[in-house]
Order: sequence, then C-alpha cells, then structure tokens
Amino acid sequence: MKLRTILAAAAALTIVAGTGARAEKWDMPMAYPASNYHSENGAAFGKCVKAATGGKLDIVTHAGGSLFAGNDIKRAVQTGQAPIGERLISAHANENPLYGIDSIPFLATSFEDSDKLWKVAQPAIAKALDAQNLVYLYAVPWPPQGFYFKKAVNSVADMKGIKFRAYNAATARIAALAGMVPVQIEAAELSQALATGVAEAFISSGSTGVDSKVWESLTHFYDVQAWLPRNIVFANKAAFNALDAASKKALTDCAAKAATNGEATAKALSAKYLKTLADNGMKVQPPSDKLKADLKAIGATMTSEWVKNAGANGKALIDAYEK
Ligand code: PCA
Repeated sequence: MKLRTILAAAAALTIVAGTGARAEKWDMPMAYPASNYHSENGAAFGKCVKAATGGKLDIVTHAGGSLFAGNDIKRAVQTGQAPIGERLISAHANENPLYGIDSIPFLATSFEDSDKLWKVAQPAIAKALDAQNLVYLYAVPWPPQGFYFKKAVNSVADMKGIKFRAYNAATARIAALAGMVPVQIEAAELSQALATGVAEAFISSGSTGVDSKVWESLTHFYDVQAWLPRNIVFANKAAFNALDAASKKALTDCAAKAATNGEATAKALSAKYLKTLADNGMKVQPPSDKLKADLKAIGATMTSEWVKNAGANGKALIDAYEK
C-alpha cells in the first residue's frame, strides 16, 4: 500500500471526540483544484452536513487529488479507504458504458439537455454504483466541452498527429477518430503536460482551461459544445449504512442542495470562463462549418458505438431522452 493510501485509511477511521456526542470525520477526496466550483460546492456540502447533524458528521474535503489522484478515488471509496469522494464518472465508462452516457458527442450539449439526459440516466447509474458498493449522493455538470489547440484548426484533417490529452474513453476515441495521438492526463497534471509538450491539445470546459491557465501554452479555443460531463459524489455503502437515520437524511438533503447549487454555479460561470480565456489572449471562437460537419460525423460514429456497447438498456435510455 502507498503511504498516501495508508494515511487515508487511517483518517477514514478517525473518530473525533466531540463535545459530549461522538463526532465522525469523513475525509472526502476530490480531484480538481480547491478554487474550482466543484470543490467549493463539495466544501459547502460538507458544511451543510456538519450543520444539519449538529457536528456529528464532519466531512472534510481534500481537493486537487491530494488524498487520492482522480483516477484512484472511485476505487478508494468502493474499498472503504475513503468513506466518500467525488469523481468524473465518464472516466469509468470502461467498467460500465452507462457511466459514459454523459460523454456521447453532441447528444446533450446544453445545461437543459444535460439535465434531461441525467433525469433519464440517473436511476440506472445509481443502481450501477450500488452494485459497486457505492451510494449515489449528487452529480454536478461541467460546462460544455470545447477544443483547445495551439494553432488554427478548421477541420478534423488539421488535427492530424497532434498529441491530445484525454480524460476518459470518449476523449481518447475522439483523438483516435481524428487521427490524433491520445494521452491520458489528470486535470491536476494538465498545465505541466502542456508546458512540457507531453500534450498539445485537449477537449474540456472553459473551467478547466482557466484552472490550468492554458493560455500559457495554447492559443485557440473552439466552442464546439460537445457534451457536459458530470462529477458524481458517492459514499461507501457500509460507511453510509452505519450512519443513524438523521445523519443519512442530512447527507441526502444536503446532496440535493449541492446538486442544485453546483449546477447553478456552473451555468453562471460558463460564459465568464470563456471571457477569461479571451482576456488572456486566446482566440475564443465557434467552429467553422467544415469542422462542425467533421465532428458531427465523428459524433455519429461514437453514438452508434456507444449504443452497441451499452446494449438494450443503454438504447432504452437514449430513446427515453430523445422522446
Ligand atoms: N474538466 C475536467 C473534466 C471535464 C472538464 O470540463 C477535465 O478536463 O479533466
């Protein structure tokens, strides 16, 4: 076991003696910077739970992958090394295609459509998480995903050979279909990867572009609005079940608030992030018609691949969404 893992396991078991009543401390690993709205929302969620339980359940967030790296958070919570955590769920689409439903290119491209899709998909995703020893608490979308490059790109042909940072299977597949070279990199390592040339381009929200100060390495942002992926906050099932009824209710009530507040913040910040990119000298623009058409074709390929992979259940969700 890595030291970080051992420390996390020890922290997860820490029982803090409160004033009279026993208080329990839950360490909550998160992957994105403390200043990111997902992380701030997670911290507010923790405060909400602490207040609602009269201090009995103290959720302490650890942003930036400081407790577990993004890719390790889900397993850590599944195995009880952490009682709760936040993870970009589409990064686990290799375990279950349903986890990638929010990253099907051009299926749900606005906050409204993303909500519609999530309403349809959330029960199935919560069930899949339950089968993996996880209790679904809340999900918050990222703003729409656009392309970052260090040159003008007006067609998929212009992307050929570029080293493309991927954060899930869908982003790696886009790279492959566009003739680029995918390289999986956590958001926490993105700035460095761009600075050293390990990656030269990526797809993400304005939020992550601003967090990573990408204008230090890249020049062009294309607002293609491919999809809005979600971070999910989940708890370890045994840890959740060990709570008393009032604490469970506090968790789910605060989770509902966090879902609403997190998404409202994402919406409010969406355009501001793109303005920040532009203010720092990036060319922020819509895609050319040719690029749009090329990407649409890639999207069609990926949609049929997803449906094939996800089977009848997946297809039923898409049909329900499109109804
Ligand atoms: N930011 C995260 C995932 C999606 C997003 O907008 C990232 O780039 O890692």
